[in-house]
Amino acid sequence: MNRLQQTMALLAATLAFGAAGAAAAAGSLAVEQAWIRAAPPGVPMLAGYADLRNDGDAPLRISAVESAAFDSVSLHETTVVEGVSRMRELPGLAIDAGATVRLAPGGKHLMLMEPRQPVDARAPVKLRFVLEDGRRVEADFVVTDQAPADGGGHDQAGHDHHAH
Ligand SMILES: [Cu+2]
Repeated sequence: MNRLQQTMALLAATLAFGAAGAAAAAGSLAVEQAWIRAAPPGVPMLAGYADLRNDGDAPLRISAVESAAFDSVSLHETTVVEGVSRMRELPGLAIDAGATVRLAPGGKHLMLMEPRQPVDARAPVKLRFVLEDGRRVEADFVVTDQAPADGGGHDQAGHDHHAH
């Protein structure tokens, strides 16, 4: 091999490595501390919370959330405008590589409409996060009246913007 061939071989190897690296880069969603706030039977609207962590090496985007247990599930965000708490629907949720987005009372949350079955502490509820690339990540949400203890201290007892 002459010097030019050596250079070309090295360049080819570098390009191949780069392409392989790019192809392997992907977001990876981990769902933790997942819970649904317990509510009296017959309540048409519940709220779900979780820590959504991207364990991958590329950004990911959640484009929808599904569950057989509800007529509809959407991503919401609570904001306080001039002292008044309001909710708006989010079109999706982007999470950077290595980042965690916390769904928590008073902020982003899952809006769970019209339960198709009793939602109570007897059984966790399965929710499925649909990623923009078509992958789906399923998670069990426990039904409880406060955030699972994780030392994060993010539960704000008594803050219930869904009460009407
Ligand atoms: Cu909401």
